[in-house]
Amino acid sequence: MKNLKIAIQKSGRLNEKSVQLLKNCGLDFENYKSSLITTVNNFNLEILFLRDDDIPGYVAQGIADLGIVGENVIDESQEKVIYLQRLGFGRCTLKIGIPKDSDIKDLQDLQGKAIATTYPNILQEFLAEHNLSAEIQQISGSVEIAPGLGLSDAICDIVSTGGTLKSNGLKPFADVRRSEAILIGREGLAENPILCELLQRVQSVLRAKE
Ligand code: PRT
Ligand code: ZN
Repeated sequence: MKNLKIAIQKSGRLNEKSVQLLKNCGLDFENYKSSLITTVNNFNLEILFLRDDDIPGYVAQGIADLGIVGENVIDESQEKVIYLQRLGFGRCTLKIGIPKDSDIKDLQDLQGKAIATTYPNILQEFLAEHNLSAEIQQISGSVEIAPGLGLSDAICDIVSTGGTLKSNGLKPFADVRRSEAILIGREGLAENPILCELLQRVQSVLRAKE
């Protein structure tokens, strides 16, 4: 049977738990840090190590069959993929943050304001849902320093402990969406026996954790 390919994050917050999940499923593989692909010795699976942002696109195009990635990244990519299983790790919330002394008091106050983010698509959707228009400043990182530099009135970024907001003189203002790591698949994979076996193993690992 043809091997399936699963894409996981190469390094970063989801890498270790993704690798651990696959190992807990009984999969035997070398976790080479330097190679981009590894073959599982005892299962019909190859593992691709990628930047998380590339995972939804690879899966949507069928270059990978499966992927493990944050919901925030899936949503922002706007790629069409199937949610197979919520994985319970990588939990965080995409939030709007504002300066501690901001005069922004309720959502309507965001009207016409400048908001810096690496998530322009999700933010645009959120604003539209609330009939707001704001100036979205798309930047590629270190979003939390934007208000202090005078680049924006607010930010929209991932928050987990809130420590980064706080240390940049910001406070959480509104929740945009929650996120956790998800096992995704390409379309047309539903009856695949390798996937069925893998999914059963993943689900029993998750049940054992409850
Ligand atoms: O290199 P690559 O592109 O693969 O990785 P990356 O740098 O884009 O992502 P990475 O590894 O930082 O995060 C991967 C995924 O983990 C994210 O897409 C989220 O789904 C999830 N996740 C969970 C988080 C966080 N928690 C998190 N705290 N992603 C980012 N953060 C950052 C956030 O951007 C902010 O700068 O941590 C900071 C805030 O953390 P606190 O604890 O100070 O609030
Ligand atoms: Zn990324």
